[in-house]
Amino acid sequence: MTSLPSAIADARALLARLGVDPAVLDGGSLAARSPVTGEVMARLREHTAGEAASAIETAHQAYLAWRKVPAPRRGELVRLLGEALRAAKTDLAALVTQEAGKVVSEGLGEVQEMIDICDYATGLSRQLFGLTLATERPSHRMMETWHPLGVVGVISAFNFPVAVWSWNAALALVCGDAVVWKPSEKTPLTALAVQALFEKARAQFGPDAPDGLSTLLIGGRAVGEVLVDHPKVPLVSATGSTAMGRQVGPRLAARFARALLELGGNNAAIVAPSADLDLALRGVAFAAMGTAGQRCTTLRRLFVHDSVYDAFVPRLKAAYPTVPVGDPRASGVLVGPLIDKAAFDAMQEALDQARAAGGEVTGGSRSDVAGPEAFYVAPALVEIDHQADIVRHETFAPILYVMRYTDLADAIAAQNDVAQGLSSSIFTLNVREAEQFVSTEGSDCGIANVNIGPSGAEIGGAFGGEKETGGGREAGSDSWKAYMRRATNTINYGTTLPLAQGVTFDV
Ligand code: UN1
Repeated sequence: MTSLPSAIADARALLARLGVDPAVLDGGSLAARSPVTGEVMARLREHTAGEAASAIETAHQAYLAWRKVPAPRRGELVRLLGEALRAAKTDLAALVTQEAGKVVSEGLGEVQEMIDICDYATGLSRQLFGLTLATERPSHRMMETWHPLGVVGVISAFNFPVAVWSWNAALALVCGDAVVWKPSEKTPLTALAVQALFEKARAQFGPDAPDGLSTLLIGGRAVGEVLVDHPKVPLVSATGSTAMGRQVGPRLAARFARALLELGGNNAAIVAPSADLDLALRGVAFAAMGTAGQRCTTLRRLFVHDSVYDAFVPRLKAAYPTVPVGDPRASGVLVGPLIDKAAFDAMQEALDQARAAGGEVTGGSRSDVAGPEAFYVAPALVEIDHQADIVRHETFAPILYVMRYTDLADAIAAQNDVAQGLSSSIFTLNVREAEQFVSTEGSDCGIANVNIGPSGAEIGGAFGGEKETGGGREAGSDSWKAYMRRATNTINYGTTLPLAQGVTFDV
């Protein structure tokens, strides 16, 4: 029993408004739960492995047709998808809140991120350019061209249940690829809604966007494996845990397919002596507690200089219990629920380990917001004097480990001394420290920020990280190149055949 208003009727009304057929919501084996109330909102039928394989074959046929559509015209489909998302923004955001537990502004932010990438990809559809290169041979021209790749598999996680699909799909579609999406089993309803919006945009676009151009596979590991192993899927973009990536990466490598991996993070920030402490406080609070600590980019480790530790850390600790935890649908709430019981158990286990390693824990206890099936928790701050094993481990929950440092080089070394390499930041007003942090000898992460926290990246930059984070880059900059294949073309418009490197071969 939940003590909050039920999520079921609202979620079903939202799904209907977003264009999802109510007939698909009952009778299946996959329970779609709301972390807000713990209720089961729907039971979906899961695709079989055979159905997944045939969806991939259909997607491959769609790709063969779609690759011939000029890229700026392909961009028009993505523009229409962006328009559909704009029109549905509040409904889809509310569904994200119901299914992933994000607070209202973060649900809206997630859909805004989808709109942003659609706008970006629409512009990009006229900029998929290659270079003309200097050739050593007379009367020759050398150039490179970029071609569509094929079917792109997208495996996404619960914490960004729709935005991560859009980062991949918007780019893949303008690049001339087809998309097959396996969302997290924890968030299938938002995926159904996005699929319905895509089909709406496709119908508006007209018949040159073929059937099966972007499809959805509902299910767990079995359908994910079909996507990973299918010879007609040249690229799989997978977001989730490092454990998942360890399985997916080698399987793709074994068939020479491309992997774009966005795996675990263990993001750090440094608060230096010159830091603007008010700004640092806000940056740290959002990055560590926002999304209930369930972003890949969540701030998990904080290194505070000895000289400002006593001015900063007590203020931060005092801010922790003031952050409103509760029903994410309610205005003013900043921290919603954890996704499920397993997340709550993992958090408690991590806090026990931190205590055993000498950590002093503030917060972290469960609060009864909606009864036994929903897992709300006070964010935790742990003061600890070293990077114990648990500090090196990513626990997908709001736990911030706080440590002291005296020398910046040591703090940077400690920051880099973990297996993950996603995001990082420094709070400093000292230009030398800032530049050192973003230099070759600074942070080893895919994202390194100054005077903002490590989370909340915008789509214009390439998103992703190094080491166990997996090395993939999505969204902006030149990430589109991952979704295309490059051909180098050498064209001889002369009457002789000069060979490269001066080789002679006269017959
Ligand atoms: C993730 O947590 O999976 O930088 C992605 C951010 C978001 C993306 C996070 N724009 O926090």
